[in-house]
This record gives sequence, structure tokens and C-alpha cells, in this order.
Amino acid sequence: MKFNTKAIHGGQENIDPAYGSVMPPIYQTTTYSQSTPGGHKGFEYSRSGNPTRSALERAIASIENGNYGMAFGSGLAAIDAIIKLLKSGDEVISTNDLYGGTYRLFTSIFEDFGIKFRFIGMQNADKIDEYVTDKTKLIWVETPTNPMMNIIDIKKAAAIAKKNNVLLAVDNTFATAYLQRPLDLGADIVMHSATKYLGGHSDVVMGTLAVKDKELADKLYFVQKASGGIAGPQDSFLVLRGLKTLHVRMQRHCENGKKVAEYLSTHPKIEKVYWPGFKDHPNYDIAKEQMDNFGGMLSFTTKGNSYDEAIKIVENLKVFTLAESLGGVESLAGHPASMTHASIPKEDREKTGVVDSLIRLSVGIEDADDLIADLKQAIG
Ligand code: P1T
Repeated sequence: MKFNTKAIHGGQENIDPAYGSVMPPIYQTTTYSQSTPGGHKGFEYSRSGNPTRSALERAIASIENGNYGMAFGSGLAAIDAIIKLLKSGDEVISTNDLYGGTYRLFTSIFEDFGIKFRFIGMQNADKIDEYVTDKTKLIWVETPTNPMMNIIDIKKAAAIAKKNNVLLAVDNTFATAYLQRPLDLGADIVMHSATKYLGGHSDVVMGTLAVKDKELADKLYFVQKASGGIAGPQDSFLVLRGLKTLHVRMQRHCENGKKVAEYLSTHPKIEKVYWPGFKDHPNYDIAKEQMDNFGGMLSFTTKGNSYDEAIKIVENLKVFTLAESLGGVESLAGHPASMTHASIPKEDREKTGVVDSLIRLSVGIEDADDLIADLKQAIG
């Protein structure tokens, strides 16, 4: 099946043997009756498995070209499950430009458990190899990165991971499987904040993982069951519904993202626009190779790098909503330094480009002319 068909039908065969409903029922149940201990119909307790969640997990595996999927209560719960594959003394090499909450989970929770994180620039992926030690167990890649829209070469990172026998996990939240399929490029685990494009309607918080390898899947299913950070059936239903329009939404996000990026790049008050579809983006060639299009996320800075001016712009926006999150049908604007990335020390975030005037846009699927007019009046 091609992607557009998989988004709707992937893993959904015989979804309701009882009545043939086209969408899976929301199995709002804690437990399942057994005829004798162990005599059940495949589900025994909803932390270990729930039919609605399973339907979503199969769909996630299908669109990512994986064999196994897992759904968690948030994107961070999904990342948490991956790090729980490690033990005290292990090391992780992570990109230094990443979602602030991921950075916070790594440094404020898991460092206290004795896991060491090295944050490095990965725009030249060959560099990753220099940081691998005999303690390294995982390479953490987010691409495009949040919020600087850096592109990391997944194939190169995968080759380095393979050579050193360490896992490669890719946070695919910004691109989605519509634009980029990390498992096909050699990654071991693909992770999503399904809160974003997969759900697509800003009405749910969820995280997902997909893998090809059975042994790795079994370890992750064990963490899911043993730690319990699962997605509920109602939320699973909502994300499954969101997935069915992922391809059409993403197509429009890409079209609108391009128009907005091009408009901003010609605005006299704008210093720089970060969007991987520009030919002068440092890793444009890699983006073109590993992504099918360039997405609807972008960031920009204003000339003079004024904190106050950036705040005024985001306050002035009327069609764009000033809010955390991204990937919904509606356009959102954010100020990373004071919002999504405030948990990264100023000195560290400024090194990666998260300066005071940086504004991040999640370009939605409204009419592009209205979005551009809104930016025009807000920037002045
Ligand atoms: O919010 P949650 O579903 O737990 O997902 C965390 C997460 C993980 N990875 C990336 C790339 C993300 O962007 C996020 C969440 N990001 C935001 C809330 C934000 O506004 O950037």
C-alpha cells in the first residue's frame, strides 16, 4: 500500500469482528473477563493492552514502515520509555538543538539516575562518531530540530550507530511519516509527539514509538506495561481519526509553510527565516534527500534581535494563536526563549540560535493569504 492508503487502512483489517464498525470502538474498560485464569480473548488488563490502543499502535507501525507500534500518554512518556532501556553508567549522544522538554527530561530526571547525556551539534553527522565511547548506548536525533529547523542526516547517523552497535532513535514529530520515514533510513526507533501532526487537531496529548525489530519491540512493550505511561482508549481513538487525514493536512501544511516562509524572507524587518526548503539552508541537500517536502514549521528572527519587539509581534497576531504546541490545523505562534525552550539555560540555547527575537510558527491549513496578511499587520 502507498502512504495515503496506509494512513487510512494500515493495520485496520477486521477492526470490529463483532459488528463490522468502520472505526474501532472505544474500549473504555479497565479489564476483560476470563473463563479460567489466562482464558481471555487477547486482552487481560488495559495497562498491558487495550483493543482501541492496539488499533492505533498497528496504524502507527504501518505508516512508519515498522512492524510494532506503541502509544503513550505523551511524547515525553514515549521518550521516557526509550531511556528506560538504558541503565546507570550508560551514555547518550543527543543533538544540542531539541525540544526543551526533552532536554529537561534528560538532564533533570535521567542524569540523576546516572545516565550521561552529551549534547552536540549534529549538522555534520560525521561528528557524532567522535563522541561515541564504549559506554554509549543511544544516539538521539531530532530532525528537523525544534525550533531551529536544523536537518540531521539520518542515514549517516544510522551508519555510525550500526558501526558502534548502539541504538539510533529519531524524533520524527516535525516531519511526520508523510515526509520522512527514519526506520527506512536505518534508525532503530522512531518517536512522535502524536499531540502534534498525528493527532492534528490540538485536542489530545500523546506519544508514539515504532520499531522494526521484535526483540527491541518486546523490551519497549515491557517498559510500557511495567512503567505504565500508556495512552488511553479515547485519546487513541482521536489520534487514529487524525491519522486518516494526515496526508491531506500535511500537503496543505507544506504548501502554506512554503508561502509563509517565502513572504517572511522578503520582509524588510526580518533578519533570518529558518526553513529547510530554502536552497541556502545549510543542509538543504540532505532535507531534499531524506524528506519528501519541507513541512509547515519555521522560525524567524527580527533585525535588532529585540525581545520586546518579538513579544509585541506574537501579541499582535490575530489568525495565528499565541500558544505552545504545533501541528494542529490552526496556525500557532510561539516565542521559544520564554515558552517551549525556557528550561534550557540562556547561554546554551543562544549557542544553538534560540535568541530573544526568535519566533516559531506552526503554519496551519487556513488560507495562506489570511496568514500572510496577519503576519504583515503584526510585524508592521
Ligand atoms: O508534549 P508531548 O506530547 O509530551 O511531546 C513532547 C515533544 C517531543 N518532541 C518534540 C519535537 C516536541 O515538539 C514535543 C512537544 N513540543 C511542544 C509542546 C512545543 O510546543 O514545541
